[in-house]
Amino acid sequence: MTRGGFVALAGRPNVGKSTFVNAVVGEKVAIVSDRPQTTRRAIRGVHRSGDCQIVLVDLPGVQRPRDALTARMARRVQHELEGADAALLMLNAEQGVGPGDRFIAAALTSGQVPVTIAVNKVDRVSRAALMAVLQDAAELQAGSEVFPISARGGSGVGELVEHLAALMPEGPFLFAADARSDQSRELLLAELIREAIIKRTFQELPHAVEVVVEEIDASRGGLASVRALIWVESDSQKGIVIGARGRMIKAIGVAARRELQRVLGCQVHLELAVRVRRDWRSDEGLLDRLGIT
Ligand SMILES: Nc1nc2c(ncn2[C@@H]2O[C@H](COP(=O)(O)OP(=O)(O)OP(=O)(O)O)[C@@H](O)[C@H]2O)c(=O)[nH]1
Ligand SMILES: [Mg+2]
Repeated sequence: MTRGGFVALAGRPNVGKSTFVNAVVGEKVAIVSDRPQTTRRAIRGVHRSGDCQIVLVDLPGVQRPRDALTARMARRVQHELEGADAALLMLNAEQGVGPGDRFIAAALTSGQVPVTIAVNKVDRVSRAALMAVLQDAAELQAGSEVFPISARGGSGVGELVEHLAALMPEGPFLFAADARSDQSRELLLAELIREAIIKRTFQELPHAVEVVVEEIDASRGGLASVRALIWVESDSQKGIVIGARGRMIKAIGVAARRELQRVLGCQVHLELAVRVRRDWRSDEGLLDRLGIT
């Protein structure tokens, strides 16, 4: 008898949810950055061990909504948590347990889904500090287990995955046996380009950028052509993304192309254009079309 189910990841922004999903899937399905609110959509990453398939649902970090975009992200988190077979609450060992974590923990305990806690980034703290955080984490949820892990380094990840696997219900696999993610190729490539931009920009700009892949043409052997639009919200942001003498957009292109070539397994010709779309973050119709639902 096979088993399979969904594990939804809840936690504040930047605690390492996407890093964990990539580590467990064994492939980069979600982009990662040190800026909060990197993840905007639910991304399902598939892990299989023997007769058990775990579908990890990577989610946006939980934060107070500021506009239509962040309101949709918050709604998505709630929706995915309700439909999951288990919830994984991720904490940041370096920051300890704060009011934001308590808020999320309280919301999770009021639901029907079993909760497991992961304390991530243990590589960043002393043993004594870790003991204190583990104690605080245990006090969040009576009855749930707490796993210290390093999503980046890998320590503790195997034990946590084994624990999650044991929570999965009996039933058929939910994804094809060799599937890694439910994300379209266009979206994955757009996200990798956005990651290259986030890593090179500051303050509000990472939040104001969206990337849309308009075309992937892989018809010529050994070379794929990818055409993408970078949206920003103002002319000054456009100026920053392009940079003096186009230096910034060139650096973004070089970094993104490397990632795209890795995913597509061939040489990539990448064409990037920057467009101003004022207030795209408040445009409900546009957010629908972007798949941010
Ligand atoms: N030192 C250390 N850094 C980590 C670890 N896991 C994640 N990080 C870093 O933490 C930062 C945030 O990681 P993400 O995986 O993007 O965090 P997230 O929770 O998905 O963030 P949002 O999508 O914004 O909610 C990145 O710079 C990661 O490299 C870890 O185990 N140790
Ligand atoms: Mg993320």
